[in-house]
Amino acid sequence: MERTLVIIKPNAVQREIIGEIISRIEKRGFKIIAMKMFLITKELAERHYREHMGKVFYNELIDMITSGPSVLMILEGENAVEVVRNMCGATDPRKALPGTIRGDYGMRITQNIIHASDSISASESEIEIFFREEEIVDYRLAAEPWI
Ligand code: FUP
Repeated sequence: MERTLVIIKPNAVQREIIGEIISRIEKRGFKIIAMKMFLITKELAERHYREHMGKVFYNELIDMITSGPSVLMILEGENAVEVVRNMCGATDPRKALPGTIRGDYGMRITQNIIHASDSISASESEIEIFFREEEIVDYRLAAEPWI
């Protein structure tokens, strides 16, 4: 089972669509093994987006992700990284296909609704940035077979 980190970004929280996004994730078949809402600090944002440091959009990116609370989740499922990235759609919502989260809810690249890890190694380091081990919960979904 793979794990991936999802951030429902501040603009999606402000637009009151977190329920719809979480619902899509649940319906697709992922297990939410950690979830919290909080205001990402500048320090955490800079760690998370360190690969973009120095790019023209960097400052706007940091301002956006720290502009209000985000909802962060760790999802578990088969091929979670690839499948969740496909659910998100292209980085620029103008190019994201209808049916994807960005294609259905986003209009601007700086406010593209959702972040999802782009590789297994990225998911591991991003989970470490935002979650402590004890925040990850071990439970069984009704659909999961009993041992
Ligand atoms: P993604 O992996 O799809 O989130 O995209 P990137 O890692 O390439 O970009 C991270 C964030 O930077 C995006 F969510 C939006 C922002 N961005 C811009 O604002 N302008 C750009 O030209 C590229 C990315």
